Amino acid sequence: MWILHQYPLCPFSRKIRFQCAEKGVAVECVREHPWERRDAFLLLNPAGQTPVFVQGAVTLSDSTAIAEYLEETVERTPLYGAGAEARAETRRMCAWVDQKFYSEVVVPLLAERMFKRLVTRGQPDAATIRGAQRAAEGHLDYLDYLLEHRRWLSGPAFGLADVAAAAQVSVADYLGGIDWDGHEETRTWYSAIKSRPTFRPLLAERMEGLPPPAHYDKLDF
Ligand SMILES: N[C@@H](CCC(=O)N[C@@H](CS)C(=O)NCC(=O)O)C(=O)O
Repeated sequence: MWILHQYPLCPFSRKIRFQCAEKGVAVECVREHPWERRDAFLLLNPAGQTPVFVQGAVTLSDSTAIAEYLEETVERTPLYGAGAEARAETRRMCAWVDQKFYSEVVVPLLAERMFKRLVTRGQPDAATIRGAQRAAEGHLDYLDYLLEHRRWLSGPAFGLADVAAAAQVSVADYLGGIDWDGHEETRTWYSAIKSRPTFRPLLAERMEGLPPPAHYDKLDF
């Protein structure tokens, strides 16, 4: 069985867990806090980042590389779309959420609301949190716009862009970074994601000492 080195609020690990669930790939999760910089973990991934995906002699890191490996090796439930153009759009949207949404929204929320609470025991900076919430607002406007024109984020079929975006949005939502008011298209899309049996286990998981808002795992939010 594949072993995934991860922690519950790592959006890139959520992406791989959600993709594996969609493809029917069994995964055992092993907790890793990358900020501890453990030697044994650095040997697995010199970048010191989660997720790391291991089976026997195969060790993979970087969620984009892992996701493409899974797409190439597991035939069931293809998630990149049919044809070069659809696959390019899937990759564009994955890069959007993995890079822009992550750095502008999730990184500051993780730093202020998780890292300061659980690791350094510092006071969160309200201005940084407000900045992340404003950035989330802009990103949700863009997702609303896309979803006015297409059923799923990269086109007519559910795919890896939805998996990657749901992973990032769910962590931002867990950390109180999302105001759903005025984002009906994205809310309807996320509600459909939340109701997938493959996503429910992610919503049920908690980071110890850091509870999510009450609406976090509700289908009606
Ligand atoms: N591009 C990488 C990014 C992974 C990443 O940034 N992981 C975070 C946790 S969510 C991490 O390990 N950060 C610690 C560090 O960068 O030192 C991927 O897609 O897997």
